Amino acid sequence: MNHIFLRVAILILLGGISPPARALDRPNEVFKVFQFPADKIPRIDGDTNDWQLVPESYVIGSGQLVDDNGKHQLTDTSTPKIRVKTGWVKGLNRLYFLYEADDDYWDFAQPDLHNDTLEIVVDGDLSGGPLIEKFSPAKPIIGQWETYFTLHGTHAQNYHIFTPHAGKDWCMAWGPAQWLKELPYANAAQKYDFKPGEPGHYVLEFWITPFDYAGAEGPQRAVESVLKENKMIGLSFALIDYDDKNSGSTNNGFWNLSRHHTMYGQADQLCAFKLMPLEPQFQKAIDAQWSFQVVDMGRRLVAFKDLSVGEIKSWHWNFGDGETSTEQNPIHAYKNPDHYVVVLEVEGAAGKSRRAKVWDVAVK
Ligand SMILES: [Ca+2]
Ligand SMILES: [Ca+2]
Ligand SMILES: [Ca+2]
Repeated sequence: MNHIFLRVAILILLGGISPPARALDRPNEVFKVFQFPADKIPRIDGDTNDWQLVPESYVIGSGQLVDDNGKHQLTDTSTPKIRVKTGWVKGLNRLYFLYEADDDYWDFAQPDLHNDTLEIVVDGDLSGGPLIEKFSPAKPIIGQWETYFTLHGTHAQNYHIFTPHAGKDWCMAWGPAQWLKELPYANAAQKYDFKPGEPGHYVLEFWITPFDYAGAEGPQRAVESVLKENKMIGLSFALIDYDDKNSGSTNNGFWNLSRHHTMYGQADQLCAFKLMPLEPQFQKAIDAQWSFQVVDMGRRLVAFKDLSVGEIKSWHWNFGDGETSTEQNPIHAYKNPDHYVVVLEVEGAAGKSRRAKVWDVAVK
């Protein structure tokens, strides 16, 4: 077979399983973000017990990081050893992380950037593009600091997380939007038992909120990235290892999930992470659920949408006005202004389920 033909065939095949056509790094790999059930949301306290339900297939370890572009040579492949789990909760625009690391020399006595660091970059809507002033095409026109205040971190965010943080903030949110690293947008807790210069095991539990727009002026104009099941986001992290308090700004190693060192400021170089559905063991076999939208208030026209979980064979809607339907997604016109009790009953091989909403549906 002709080689070009074969290559095209392989590309088409890969195209069917790879993420949307974004210029992301590691284009044929999709990392998974675990969906926590709503009654098992991790508590940010440094205790790892609430992460034990996350399957091993979600773990990213040291072996998956690369020495990006050879800028920093691996001097010792044995340290630091890391394990990262990522999670999310349907209905919350938060990314949860559990970071566990073993290092032979924890460097965290200095008040500045010289600190063992976990650097995280997130692009919640895959907008791509430069996220720090250095890479902005506007910089030569409007200057470094105008670019910093208008662009830096606005559509993708970079966090330098100090591991551990002692006598300093838990992270540097790189850019002018410092409100990003505080509640209600972020939270962090750590556990460790070592002094600067000693070896040991470190645990950090935290969450951040990704933003499609996060401006210098504060959260009032900010737009959170909406996290939805099966959505793909851009994410990467790097490990900056310091092993000598006297080395100034020179670090000992820089390992990255992206193969591009400049992922710290180029959202196109992040990796694809998928917000996964609940694992089967946390799903109900059958569960009635639905939403609605008033399509036309003048005609009291309401569109109902089935969101039930499981294999459903039949639907029965009671609209609360004496009318019913067996369609999956009915549209119903109410005759009179009122708020109604609407009930959906579904049935499948796993049994029956009912979901009523009391007075949610109202027309005037
Ligand atoms: Ca915990
Ligand atoms: Ca973005
Ligand atoms: Ca270190």
